[in-house]
Amino acid sequence: MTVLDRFLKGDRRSLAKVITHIENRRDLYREVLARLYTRTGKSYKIGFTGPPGGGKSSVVDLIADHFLKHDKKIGIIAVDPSSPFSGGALLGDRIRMAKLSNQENVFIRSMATRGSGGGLASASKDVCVVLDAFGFDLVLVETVGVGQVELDIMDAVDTVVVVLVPESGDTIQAMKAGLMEIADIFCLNKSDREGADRMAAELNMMLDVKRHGSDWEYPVIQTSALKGFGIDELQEQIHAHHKYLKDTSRFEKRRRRQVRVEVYQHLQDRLLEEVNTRLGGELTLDEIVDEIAAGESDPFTKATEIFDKYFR
Ligand SMILES: Nc1nc2c(ncn2[C@@H]2O[C@H](COP(=O)(O)OP(=O)(O)OP(=O)(O)O)[C@@H](O)[C@H]2O)c(=O)[nH]1
Ligand SMILES: [Mg+2]
Repeated sequence: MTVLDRFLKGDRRSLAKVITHIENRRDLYREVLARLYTRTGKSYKIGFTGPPGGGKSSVVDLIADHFLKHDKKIGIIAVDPSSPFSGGALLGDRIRMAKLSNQENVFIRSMATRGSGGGLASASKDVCVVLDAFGFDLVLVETVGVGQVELDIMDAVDTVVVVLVPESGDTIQAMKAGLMEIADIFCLNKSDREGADRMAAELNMMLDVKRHGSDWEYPVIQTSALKGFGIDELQEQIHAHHKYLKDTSRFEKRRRRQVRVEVYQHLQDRLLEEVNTRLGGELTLDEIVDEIAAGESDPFTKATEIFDKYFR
């Protein structure tokens, strides 16, 4: 029996192996994904993003606990784009993993930056596909919302929860990072702290424009993962958002958009791979740069030449 056969029978060790295989882009990984893809579409995917240290992991834990009580099977992907710098966070995630991983119905996977930024986004999405195919009811994706990679990952989820904290500047940072646009639900965590009400009011005011003309209200939920309040309401709003998507045929639309992005992304990856292979083989970037530096050519002409030679 192959690893994939055991995977299809629900073996968790094979699940881990398949993920590693896909993550590292090993032989035939595209074929494996293609085979698994036919079994996907059943998991509901929820993304949690926001500034570093806002309590995303803590909130995800509590939400996971909540769904576990309702007999759901849960896959969690923790994307850590800044792994060289966040030893502390990783340690925290490990401790949590130890706690949650004991549960039969939970599977947690951490993913760190490797290669180019775009690579991490597509690898995370591929892992979503694997977890979906394995049969998890819910896939929770946590990622620090600081750049394009994280926003790209959120393309692959059905409901986006943006986790903020009641500190001045946090909303501004979130706006700059493009989080306001992608959020479906705002979770104002650490609401046990001073200034939470004021911040919630501020956030609600900012959302006026976004809410206008929309039949989704983009709720702001005050939570405290520390004290444990607001989590029920957050879970209810996630449920309400799911229902809203389903009732308004937006669910279909979102899923279609996900597929669209996925095709595009894989095509882009392949093209980039091809360019890099060429540049490492018969062409070298150094030679091209030499030529340009010597005043014999320019970047625009060179790029066009390469494109015309290999892709036309
Ligand atoms: N006061 C207070 N502290 C909290 C709350 N939630 C989390 N924390 C603390 O905030 C710190 C960061 O929590 P995490 O859950 O690791 O935050 P995170 O957003 O996952 O962090 P990164 O993944 O590193 O970006 C920890 O020390 C938590 O104990 C809360 O509701 N109130
Ligand atoms: Mg975290």
